Amino acid sequence: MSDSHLPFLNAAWANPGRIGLVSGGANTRYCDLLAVSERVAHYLLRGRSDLREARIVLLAPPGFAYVAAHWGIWRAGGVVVPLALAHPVPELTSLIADADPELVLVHPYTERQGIPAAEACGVPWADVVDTLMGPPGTRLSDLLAPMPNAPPLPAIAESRDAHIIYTSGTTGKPKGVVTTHAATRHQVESVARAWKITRDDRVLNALPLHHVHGIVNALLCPLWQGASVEVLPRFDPVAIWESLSNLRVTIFMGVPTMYVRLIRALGSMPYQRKEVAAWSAGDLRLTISGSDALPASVRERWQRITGKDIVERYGLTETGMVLTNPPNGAGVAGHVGNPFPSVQVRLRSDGGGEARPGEEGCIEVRGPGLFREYWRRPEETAAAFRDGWFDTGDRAVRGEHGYRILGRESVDIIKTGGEKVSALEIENVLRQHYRVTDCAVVGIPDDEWGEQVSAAVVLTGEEPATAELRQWVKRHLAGYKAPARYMVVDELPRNSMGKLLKSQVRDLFLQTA
Ligand code: MLC
Ligand code: AMP
Repeated sequence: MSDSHLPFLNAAWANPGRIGLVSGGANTRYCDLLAVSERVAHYLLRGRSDLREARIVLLAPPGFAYVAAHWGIWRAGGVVVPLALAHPVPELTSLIADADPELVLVHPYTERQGIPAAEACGVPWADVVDTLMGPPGTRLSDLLAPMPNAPPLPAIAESRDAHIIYTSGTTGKPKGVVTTHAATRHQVESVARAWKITRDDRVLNALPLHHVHGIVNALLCPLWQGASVEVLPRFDPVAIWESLSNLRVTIFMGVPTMYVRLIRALGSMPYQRKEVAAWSAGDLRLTISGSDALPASVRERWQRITGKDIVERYGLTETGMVLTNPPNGAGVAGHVGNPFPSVQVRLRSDGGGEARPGEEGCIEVRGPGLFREYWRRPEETAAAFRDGWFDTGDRAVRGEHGYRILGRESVDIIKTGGEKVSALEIENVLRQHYRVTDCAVVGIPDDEWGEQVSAAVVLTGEEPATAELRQWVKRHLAGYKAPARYMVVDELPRNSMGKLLKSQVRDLFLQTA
């Protein structure tokens, strides 16, 4: 039986024998993904006819179990809430409490933090591998066998919610970005059209699967087109070079830090392997960078090594993809090109009207791929829109080569390794340390990370080793949020009203660099 009402499955039903997923060295056909995700859907339904947008947290590493669970949740009528593997228990607990799910799906790899966090919230949990694999001794053929007495899966209207993806904002705690099935389809179709993704493509995906970059662009979009996706459990430059060298991959997508790391890893390879790897990267049909500004030097080095251009694009969790350079490599360094199909973009000038070409402004976005709301935050949702246009908080200028991103309006948003982090969230945790009386967190430009999270702190008593502060933050928040650089100061720069002057804090770090 086909769930024809779920368009993301159309390619799977049409191409049952094709390989959809490659993970852990195993090839999975679309028919196998359909069979196992149907099993997951019935497991989640437990006799009910529809999950009716119940939220299911998915805490699993990229791989077969993740994809089967994701599809299963959707096919049962649930909303997928993917959370990061990097979150420690306190952060996971607060996200699970916010999402208010009916179940947390953990994986043997995430049980250590997932189970205590689910239990702290009083939410039931299940191990996604047990769910998929059944009791010990279950054979794969049992899993793939048709389920003769299973009731039909529910019909899912496109207006229903599909995902809640958490992203950091200017207001401390991360916000859940709610996207409907219709918006997700528009995001996928837009990417597929702009980059001409077809069933003949094979995408190499080494991105985390709790962001739109990894989920929508590099997983759902190719699967929607009937292409193959090779997922790696984590980012490992050597594994990526190996996959590229097997020559079947046609598209690679990454954040700028990944390209920096790939170039570095190539440098330490034996000469012959290096040649094969660089040559195979040059053979890719498409090499995409996004989620943060791609430094011109990285693009140039990649070009020199592989002979291939990196296509830079720009997007957000709330909007999906917004701007892209042409896929044929005709883009100009430092620019992110023009709007994706069905996406409308305008620049609001500081004076309030629309910015003229060459004039700076704030990027606003409109279109059918936009999110529906911030989960249970009606005021923040309303504040994010101006006359139906979503205010990105990013500044840009438009010229003959398309848009050029100039930076963010808020100094409290930092991008590090493609991860968006809130300075306020980190400051709140630092302030809870018994020796910290005042602090300011800023992003300092960094060749590898884009920005490095850095903290100026005022301390009482003896100076603690900064390692102690770093450990403190890592106990509460994901490792990438823990400041890598610290500066102990007598007092922080403030204006006469007591407002923290973050640009001066940044200067303090830059002067000591
Ligand atoms: C890890 N560390 C970081 C960090 N990530 N430090 C600063 N910034 C980061 N982002 C720390 C770790 O805690 C660790 O410290 C040390 O660096 C080495 O960690 P690692 O394990 O080597 O790092 P790794 O896991 O390899 O992570 C690097 C990375 C990762 C680039 C692979 O950051 C990543 O996957 N980024 C992609 C994020 C992404 O998908 N963004 C898309 C958002 S959606 P210690 O002390 O523990 O040793 C979006 C919209 C759009 O932006 O347009 O796409
Ligand atoms: P996120 O909330 O994680 O989805 O991050 C979205 C933000 O990433 C945007 O608001 C931008 O600040 C940033 N971003 C994404 N792509 C680019 C890019 N190509 N250049 C500069 N910044 C980018």
